[in-house]
Amino acid sequence: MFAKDFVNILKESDFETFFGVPDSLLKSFLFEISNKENTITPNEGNAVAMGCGYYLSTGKIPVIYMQNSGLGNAINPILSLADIYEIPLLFIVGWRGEPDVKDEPQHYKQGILTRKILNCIDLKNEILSNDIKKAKKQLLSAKEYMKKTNKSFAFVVKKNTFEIENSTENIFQDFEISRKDAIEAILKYAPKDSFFVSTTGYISRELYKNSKDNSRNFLTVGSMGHNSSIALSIALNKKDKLIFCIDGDGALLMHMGIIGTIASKSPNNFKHILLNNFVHDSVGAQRTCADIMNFSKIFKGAGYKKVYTIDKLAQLDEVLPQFIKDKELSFLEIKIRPQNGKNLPRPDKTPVENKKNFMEKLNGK
Ligand SMILES: Cc1ncc(C[n+]2csc(CCOP(=O)(O)OP(=O)(O)O)c2C)c(N)n1
Repeated sequence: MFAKDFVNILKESDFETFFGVPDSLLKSFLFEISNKENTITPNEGNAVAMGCGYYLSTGKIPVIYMQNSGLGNAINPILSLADIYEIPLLFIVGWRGEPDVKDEPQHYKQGILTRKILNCIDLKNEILSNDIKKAKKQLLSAKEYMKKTNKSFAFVVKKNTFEIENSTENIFQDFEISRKDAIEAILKYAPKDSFFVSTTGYISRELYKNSKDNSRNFLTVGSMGHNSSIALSIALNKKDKLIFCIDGDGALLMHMGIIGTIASKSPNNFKHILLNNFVHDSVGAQRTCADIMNFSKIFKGAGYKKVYTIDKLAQLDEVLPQFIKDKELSFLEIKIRPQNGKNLPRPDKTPVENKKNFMEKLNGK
């Protein structure tokens, strides 16, 4: 079905307000709601909580959307907020890793468990039909169930449920530096014995593509937002090596509290780099709230010793060598332009092989 038609039937049924974190399977749906009452939250738990606040203040049921990998972030407020206060929420969950559908390794386990997890937390769920008439019926009975019981309901959305439309990705900022330029420059100036922990999505794939030695890279293909925590622990245990954390704005925002922990530990071999394109590029370039934030000030305020922000190609050569030379905890924000990365290669090694090679290199075996 067309996402537009589905959004229309949502509207007819009084579902007009949306909270969530983007997912590539929901791309055309997200495009349709981008000019509606839609809030993209840093993580899926925030979306659940904002949805509860919306219900408290309007009495209306919000729509909460996410990729199934976000269920982990959402479960606490689902169970200890929405459930105990009997606040009904309508969930739209993109089903990555659906059994028998080819997908990436990080989605495999979550895909098998998605409906089991929903059933286990007593969240009634159905697979959303790709036929608009059937979807309408499903929606009406879900609404009736929610009204009657004050419980939540989830629609699980399979790949290609929504027709792929030509949704023009909004090029929000047009900076000189591309993701490739930034990664190439980091690899050029980093000492050859450095290690890299990169974030979920295109950034890891770009690093993978441009690296001569991928055993120096820990490609955090899943667990969005946690690569800086991983890199922090490695930096604390390998003080003689430079550890580069290559973050994205969506990922950083998802679990930003960790920057206080990083600053409190202050490892001077930890090089925190943010490739800020102001959007969730890897899943369709939906805006994060990075455009209103001043990351240099935030990181400085959190306790990082040195902070830099750049947005010009020439600055890569001027600032990167100094940033790398700093003997204190330092942060570098590189403002980059969004860039479709559909053609970027995916790692040819499994996550377990990546771990093995990385550990052997890191631990000198
Ligand atoms: C918990 C969780 N929620 C959502 C996703 C889907 N997802 C994968 S990459 C991505 C966007 C990441 O954005 P950013 O960190 O800014 O990097 P960019 O894609 O812009 O390079 C999202 C939302 C996920 N993998 N995990």
